[in-house]
Amino acid sequence: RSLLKGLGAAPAAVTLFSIPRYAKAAEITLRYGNNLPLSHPLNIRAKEAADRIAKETNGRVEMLIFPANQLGGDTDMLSQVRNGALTFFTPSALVIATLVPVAAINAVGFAFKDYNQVWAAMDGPVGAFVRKSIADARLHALETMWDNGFRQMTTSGAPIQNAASMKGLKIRVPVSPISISMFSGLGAAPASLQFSEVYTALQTKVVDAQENPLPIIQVAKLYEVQSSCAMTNHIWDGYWFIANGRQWAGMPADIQEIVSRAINEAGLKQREDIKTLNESVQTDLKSKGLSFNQCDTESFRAKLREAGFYTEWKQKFGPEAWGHLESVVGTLA
Ligand code: X2X
Repeated sequence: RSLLKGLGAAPAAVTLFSIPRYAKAAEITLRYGNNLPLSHPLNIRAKEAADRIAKETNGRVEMLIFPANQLGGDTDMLSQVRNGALTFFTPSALVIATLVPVAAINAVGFAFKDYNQVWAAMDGPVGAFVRKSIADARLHALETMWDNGFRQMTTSGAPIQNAASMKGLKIRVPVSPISISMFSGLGAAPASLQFSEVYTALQTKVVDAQENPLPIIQVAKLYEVQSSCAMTNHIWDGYWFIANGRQWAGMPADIQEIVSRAINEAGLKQREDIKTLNESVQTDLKSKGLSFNQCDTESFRAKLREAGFYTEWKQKFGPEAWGHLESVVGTLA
């Protein structure tokens, strides 16, 4: 059902205007779906990668992009990339963890101090370990993870000041077991919703709060339905660029190389975009009416330790994955 919707008018518009014409029709069509508005750097850089792939293959390969949940929400797209209806999908680490549990390792609360640690881990031993596990699920993960960002908490109710503010808070989290665990540990009442449902859920007060990186709050206009934002940096989140295993393996080696180079290099640029955006996004969101407050994050960590969050997830991820993470960020539990 949702797949048919995606093949309708809106996606066609994207293709018509975005793909230059080549002498021959494409021999290979790659279908890529994601959950973000077109204005997010992920879509801007993915479009550049698509143009580059067409150019470098002389039009033999085309990559069609289905942005903004046109083919359904995250859970739908994850099954589409598994069954081959999609060639590519970019699930957040939080979301692919419903299939590959260890992929949530970067989402251990307050694990990363800064981006140096993030990329040291994800371009290093943690990322390599996760990619291997993704391959075990018969999906191919490209090397370069794309940036979502450090997640912050917003609410339409009283500003979130410290762990005590979380008590009973109805907060939307992605479809992600570690997010439910973390927010339950903090004393909140988390609800898992796909991103496609977030704006409406906030607008209709099905939930009062949500958590996302600032660029997402900006492009998805969540500031229209939220009043304050606490700078918690509680999780770093990124997108894995994954391919259907069979389709990937079936591509000629020279095409694989062109496609992975185009996508990986676009991913590095996308990281830079988010970095630049992070310098101005707060000012922009303030001008749109979202207020900001600092937050006693130490009280969050203490509450999580007390709730046994770190001990539980250390055990769930296992000593090897946990050891890779701690080799970069230091002792967590
Ligand atoms: O669903 C979200 O909150 C988002 C957009 O950050 C993810 O893709 C996990």
